[in-house]
Order: sequence, then C-alpha cells, then structure tokens
Amino acid sequence: MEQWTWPPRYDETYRPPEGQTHWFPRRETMPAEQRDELIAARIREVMAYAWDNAPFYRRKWDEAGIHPSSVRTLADFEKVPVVRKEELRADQAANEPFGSYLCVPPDQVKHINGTSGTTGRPTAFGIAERDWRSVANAHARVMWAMGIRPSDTVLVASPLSLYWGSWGAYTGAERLGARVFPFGAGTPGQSARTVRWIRQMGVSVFYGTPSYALRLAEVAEDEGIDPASLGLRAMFFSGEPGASIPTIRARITGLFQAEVYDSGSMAEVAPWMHLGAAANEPGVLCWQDLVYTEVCDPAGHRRVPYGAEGTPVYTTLERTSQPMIRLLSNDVTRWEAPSAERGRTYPFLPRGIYGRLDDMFTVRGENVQPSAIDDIVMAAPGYGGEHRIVISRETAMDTLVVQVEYDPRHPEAALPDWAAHISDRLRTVLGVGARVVPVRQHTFDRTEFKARRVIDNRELLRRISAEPLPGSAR
Ligand code: 8LE
Repeated sequence: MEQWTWPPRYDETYRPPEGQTHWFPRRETMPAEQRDELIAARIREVMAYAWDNAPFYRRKWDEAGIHPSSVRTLADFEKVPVVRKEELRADQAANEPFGSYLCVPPDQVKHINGTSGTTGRPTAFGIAERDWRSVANAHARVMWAMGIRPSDTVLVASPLSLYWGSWGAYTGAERLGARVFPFGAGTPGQSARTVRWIRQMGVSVFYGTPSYALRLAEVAEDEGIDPASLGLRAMFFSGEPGASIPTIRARITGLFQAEVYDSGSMAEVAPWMHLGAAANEPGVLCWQDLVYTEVCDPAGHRRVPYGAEGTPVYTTLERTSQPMIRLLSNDVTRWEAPSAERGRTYPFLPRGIYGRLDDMFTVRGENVQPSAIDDIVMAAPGYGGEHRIVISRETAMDTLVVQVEYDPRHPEAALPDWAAHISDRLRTVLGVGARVVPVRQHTFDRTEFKARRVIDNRELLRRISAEPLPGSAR
C-alpha cells in the first residue's frame, strides 16, 4: 500500500505486482507542482523535528535568524544555510560519537556506517531502526524502477564495511524480495573469484562502481571468459561518474551486454539512491519525495534555473536519526525540468553527476572536469584500460599531460599518431592543449572501488615554493 507520512512508516508486506512499472505510482507520477507543495509541508515538519531534537540545527538556524515556522514555501527554504561536511565532522568531534545532529537517543542507533575517511577524521553514521527500514524501502523502490524483480540475484560488489553504498544496495535488494549476494570487493585476488561466482550463482544484477565493472571485465578476459557470457542482465552503479559518461557507459554495455543504470548521491544522504535512473538511459532522476535535491549556484546556494549547471544540495525527507537539511555536495551537474514523458515527474540530471568542484582544474583559462577527459581518452580505439591526468606548472603556465595505456595489439610505430589523435580530440572538444603520452598496458593500478586518476603536481610546487630556501633570510 502506498504511503507518504512523517515520520515515515512503511507497510513491509507491500510489493507491487511484477508487471507494474511503479512501486508507488502516485508519489512517482503526480504533477511536479503538486508534489512540491507537499514537499514544502514535509520540509516544515522535518525542520521542526530537527529544531526540537538537534542542537546542531537549532544553533545554526538561530545564528541565521531562521525558525522552522518562517519556512513556508520552497522559496523560503532557499534561505536556509547549507550544511558543509566539515561542519558535521567538527560537530562529531565535539559531540562524540554521533554529533549533536543525532535526533534520537543514542541507544536507538542500531547500525553504524561511516565515511571511509582516508584523509581527516571519518564521520560516523548512526542509523536508527526506523531509518534503516525507510532506507530499505526507498532503495527497493528505486531498484524496482530499474527493472529489478524478486526473481533476480543481486551481487553487491563493493566493500561491505563502512561504505553505505553497499548496504543500501543490500538492504534494498532484500526488501524487494530479490536474492542478495553480498560478495564485497577490495580483498586481494577477489576479482577472479567474483567472475567465477557470478557464473556459478546465476547472478543477474551487478552493483558496484563503474571502475570496478571495467576491472572485472579485464579480469574475466584474462581468464579467457567473455564478460558478455557472464549472464548479467542489469548493472547499477554509484560512487563516481561513469554510468552516465557516454564512453564509459558504452564500454560497460558493450563488454557485458547488460542494461546500465546510474544512481547515487552521498553517503550522508541515505537513501543515496534517490538519484536513480529509471529507463535504461544515461542520467538520473531526483526522487524528490525521498530526498529533496536542489541544484544550486555554488556561491549563493540558491537554485539555478532548469537547464543550468550547479551543485546539488540535499535534504532528506525520511531520515529521523541524522536528518540532513541542505547538505552541500560540491559536486557538479546540470538539471532539467520534470517531464511526464520520462514516466516519473522528477527533475532529471541528463549527464548524471559529472564532477566535483574541488576536482575541477583550470588549464590556460579553460575549466576542465576530469570526467570529460576520461570520456575522450577511453573512446580512443586501442585504449589499454587505464590512464592518468597529470597537471604541472613548469613555467608560469599550467600544463596537462595525459598518460594513456595502449592495447599491446596496437603497433608501436603507430603510437605517435595515436597520441596526436587523442590530443587533437582533447583540443577540439575541451579547448585545452594536452600532451598525450602512450604507456604500456598495466602501467597503472586498477581499482576495485573509486578511481583516482588526477595527479596535481602544482600542489607539490606550491608547497615547495612556500617553504623558505635553506639559509635564506625570512
Ligand atoms: C557521479 C552514493 C554512495 C554511497 O555510493 C557514495 O559514493 O557515497 P560517498 O562515499 O559519500 O561519496 C559521495 C561522492 O561520490 C559524491 O559527492 C560524488 O562526488 C560521488 N558520487 C557518488 N555517486 C555518484 C558520484 N559521482 N555519479 C554518481 N552516480
């Protein structure tokens, strides 16, 4: 039975008939303006709840002169200050272990996840049972839209530890009634076993990162197995740009002969899959009744018009333990107005999330997103599977070098022309001059999780030039 309440309550026995396209037809297809009115009302409830239960939000909004009762419309909501990840981290450090934005008594926290925190203090996610259930129900619903059904076997092929991504997929598949296979990723030698188990267990749906899918295809081919013969029907992704980046998407569909779906927002924002594709096409829908997404101007944090580029700001509408209210992502996307033609009346991000504001770099005045380089380089015939983007500053100008692995079947004599061709494509499409250096296949490490391809040597240079020279007067 279809529900939409605050606090969220779900009928755990509900499941649509197999042939039904929508899990919750009304919530998914109502006119967007009507939904917006309901969302404005829901936001008031969520804000009042956070005000009553979270010193973090009360303090923050007090300082901004905002009280939940003053937020009557979505236009008012734009004035609510954004939350930055650093604020959450600092608040948790001062209010161990879950921060003063935890809205339930600590003993109600029944699941702990966290950021992987390779740099800085990791952030803990404390999840109450109610939220765990609403996350499961929400993920099941979005996965249903991807065509996943109880007859599917869903492989979770990303790390099953702190990383929320894996658990959202796991709990969603379970709620949907599918068979779940929590295989994980990241343990040495695991990929070859993954390939074998996919076959043996009749896995039909894969979840992981796009980089890992490409890695898995390489491993399968090394073992003499055609990835297309693994029998995957659908693959859904989160964690990094890829599933909506044309070349990466085409590589994955070509290799596995499977439908590809993009999804994902941020781990703080579970259900992270509220941005999920619905048809087998690039791009993601913003499931606004689960998490209200605003694509905003990065400076003023006001919504940009449909058609424009900005950074997503997220508000959870179903989280009771650690609600996120206007969490700033610093990602980059472009959004389009809802259209009933897409089958769901949600705003649409046609190219998904294609970058991060802090990963963007400027070479000779041109702003460049690493994913745009990936898109071009990976389209080159004879691409060997990995590359690195190296930004340096040799004189006063930034220079860009792209080291690209080539397929060993590619004749060495043809490599200079091959590199020149990629370099021309980069100049034509991105407007940047780049030196392309062919390197042998397997020069670079593969990842089972999220790719890190940019090496910014300018940072090093900045640090060196900031240090006083030995013996110099200060
Ligand atoms: C482009 C969403 C989740 C749980 O899979 C995840 O990766 O969360 P996490 O580890 O907090 O990382 C969030 C960041 O990953 C986002 O800010 C964005 O930069 C990137 N990201 C996640 N999903 C996508 C993505 N970038 N497309 C995606 N589908």
